[in-house]
Amino acid sequence: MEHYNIDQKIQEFMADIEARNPNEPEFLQAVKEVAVTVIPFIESRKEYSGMKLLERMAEPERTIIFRVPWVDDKGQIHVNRGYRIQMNSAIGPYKGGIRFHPTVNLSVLKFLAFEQTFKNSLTTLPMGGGKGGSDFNPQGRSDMEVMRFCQAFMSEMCKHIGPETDVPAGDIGVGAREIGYLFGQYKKIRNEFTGVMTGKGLAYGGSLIRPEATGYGVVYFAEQMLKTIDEDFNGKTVAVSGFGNVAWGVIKKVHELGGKVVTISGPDGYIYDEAGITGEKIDFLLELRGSGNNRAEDYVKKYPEAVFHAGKRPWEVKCDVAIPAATQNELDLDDARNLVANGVICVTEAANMPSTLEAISHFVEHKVLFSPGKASNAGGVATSGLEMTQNSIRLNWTSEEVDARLKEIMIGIHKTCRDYGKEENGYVNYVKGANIAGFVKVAEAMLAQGIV
Ligand code: 8G0
Repeated sequence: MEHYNIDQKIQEFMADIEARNPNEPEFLQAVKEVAVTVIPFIESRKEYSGMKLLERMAEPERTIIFRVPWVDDKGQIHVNRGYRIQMNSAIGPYKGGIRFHPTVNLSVLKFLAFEQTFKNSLTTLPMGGGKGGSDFNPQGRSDMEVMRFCQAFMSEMCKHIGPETDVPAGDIGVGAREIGYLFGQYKKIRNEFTGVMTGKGLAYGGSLIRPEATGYGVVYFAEQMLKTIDEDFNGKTVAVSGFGNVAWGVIKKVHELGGKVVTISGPDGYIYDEAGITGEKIDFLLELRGSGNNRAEDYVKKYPEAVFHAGKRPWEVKCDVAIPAATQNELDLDDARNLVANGVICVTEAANMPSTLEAISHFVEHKVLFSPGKASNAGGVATSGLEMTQNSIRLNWTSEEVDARLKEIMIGIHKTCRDYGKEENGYVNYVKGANIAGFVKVAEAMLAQGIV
């Protein structure tokens, strides 16, 4: 009876969300993952039940959509679409990255902004949830084209952000170069030097360790997961996808802890390097990324002992730990089956929502340690939060200080997820733990602030 009621509540909730947000599959997927784990919790608490908390969290406080016109090097005019989703400001200013990628649309950014709210809550730092971006494709564009695009984008976005309002950062397609151009344009228009963006260069208010932070944080989190079954990274074989900033940080730290990363991947396929991606090969990833080709295959040209598998994903290799670090929905049920059949013990998400709902269920059914990106990759935004703190107090911390805080935050998030996610048989459901823990802090703040 009890179960019937809860299942019905979840179905009714989702039916309403689906009706309000048609044609937004990624957003619906992210909300469903949360609804399934959080609604039973809400219904067990008198103070939460009936307050429409999750309904409110699933509706952005503000959605800004704008035209971004710009001129290329040949004098041709282009029109892109820009977005900023201001999802939830209950616990702090909106905070979340800017993504420049042809796949960007309202659904993708709303899913990211929704996840961001829970993630930022988990970090314990005072940051609300937001996300933005454009369908602009930086690939193949010159420096000056990228600069003009960033200036056009910021000319509108600067009306809606500020260090106490909304603090964007980078994401896919937005790195140090783009952050510099965006920050420069904000400063020019608003005539103020403030910590309005994170991921800045060291010369103008950036934080040490920020480039490494997401990947390092993921590995600190995975280390804690392994510890729950008396394991560690020493001697473990690790499969990683992607070869961007996050994958790079992951690979550096896994290597430091004695593990061996054997794969990276790009949109073109994956490479398998049996000897392990170590030493100068790790630095080569930065070159690969900087080349603008976005091809994993180029790794094999430099290191012919590695094997390139065209059009495939790395989840078919035998590994102990899998760390998806590319993008959303890059690991489906078939991939999960392959990983489990090959004896994977731990899957730690580094990207945002890389696993489909079916893949997650498969891991959970097989009692594989599994953590959702909103918990395990929270070190990125947490370190951005530390950058905000340093900007506010006008001081720069050393690498050691930032890294120590990052590690402490990741250990804290792991403990929180464990406390909320531990099931009767002892298995830790990190999805449930992350969703409930992330929800509670935002819910408490929203309840205290009234219906606003
Ligand atoms: O630095 C950030 O706030 C940031 C940048 C890119 C992605 C994310 C994330 O949490 O997914 C955060």
